[in-house]
Amino acid sequence: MKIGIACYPTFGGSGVLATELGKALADKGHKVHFITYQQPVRLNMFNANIFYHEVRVPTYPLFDYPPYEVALASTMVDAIINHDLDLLHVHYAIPHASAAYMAKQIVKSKTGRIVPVITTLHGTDITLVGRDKTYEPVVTFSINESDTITSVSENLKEETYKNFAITKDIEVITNFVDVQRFAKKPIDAFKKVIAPNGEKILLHASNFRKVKRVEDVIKVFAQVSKEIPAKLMMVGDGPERPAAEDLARHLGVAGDVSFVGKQEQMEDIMNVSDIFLLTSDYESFGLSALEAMAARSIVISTNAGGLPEINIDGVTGFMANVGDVDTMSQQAIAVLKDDVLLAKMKEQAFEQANKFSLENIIPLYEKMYSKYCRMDNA
Ligand code: GMT
Repeated sequence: MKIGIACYPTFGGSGVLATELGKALADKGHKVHFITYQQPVRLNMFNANIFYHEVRVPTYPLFDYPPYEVALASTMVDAIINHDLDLLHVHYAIPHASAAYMAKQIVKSKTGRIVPVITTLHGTDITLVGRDKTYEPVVTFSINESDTITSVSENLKEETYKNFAITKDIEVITNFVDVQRFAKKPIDAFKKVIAPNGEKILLHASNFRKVKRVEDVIKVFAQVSKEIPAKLMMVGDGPERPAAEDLARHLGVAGDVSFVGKQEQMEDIMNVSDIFLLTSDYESFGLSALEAMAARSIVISTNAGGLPEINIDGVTGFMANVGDVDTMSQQAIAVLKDDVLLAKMKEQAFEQANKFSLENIIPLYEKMYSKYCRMDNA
């Protein structure tokens, strides 16, 4: 099929998931057209089945706010008509769902064709940003106008029905991971650079937004490092990074914490990690935790949102209430002191990741798309 994908091209979970989905579909022979304002970060290879349409937003002295959504809808129209796309799959409702609605109407008036729109809800488009009164009417309308709505967890589905007047069914298709890619052998030399004396390695990766509570990661690490020789890698960047760096200094652990910024080779980094820490206020799913599990890292997370759907307490890692850094620290210390338990839980985390493998989840998307397969493409 010929599939248009609109997403954020940045390091955010929705963009990463959408890009990995497009790559997997292209590997299976579908023609995938990415429609974004920048090359998606994980689209770092050539594939003859992948096409990229850049949304250009011309500036003009009158515009304090250049109309991105209009430029996006126009680019969608061009891609649909010029490449005869079968459907549009948009990731993160704002502004992709409303732009897709607009594009659909324009294509219909120009060609008479009705192009199906699938909207995948990812998280903060529902739980944070989308609920804001400024956006809510447009978000509700454009979700309801989508031909198919999917959400990445049961929890997000419930949140969507709770917060918006949605009149249609929402299908849950979870995040997935390319297990082969993440389950590599750890690179010893890399491990030695991070933990030269065989210290245990804790890891956090995110876009350092408030919802991630990155200061809690530092607080947990400060308690752990009092008991166990350990290092912490902080991967990513965002508004809360300066506060986290300050806190590491104030707690006297800055020497054992590396803030390495945004990184692309997450599989190499996750492979050397013993514990992945995810202290978020909310996660609809927690894609980064799943990727860490595929790399055989256990996960210590909060029990917020959809996290209990992937992290099984006492099996693949541990969970605690949001903000309960003492419990998370105790959990980490206990497992890091017990190498047999740590090794067993790492294997269990890996097994759990396999349930969400690309091989298991991509066919669910294909099945959903097949409803919209045109006779000439069948
Ligand atoms: O918060 C992020 O990391 C980015 C955000 C996004 O939408 O770009 O991620 C959300 O989508 C991911 C992919 O579906 C989920 O795995 C994340 O849990 C979710 N983040 C939140 O709900 C906070």
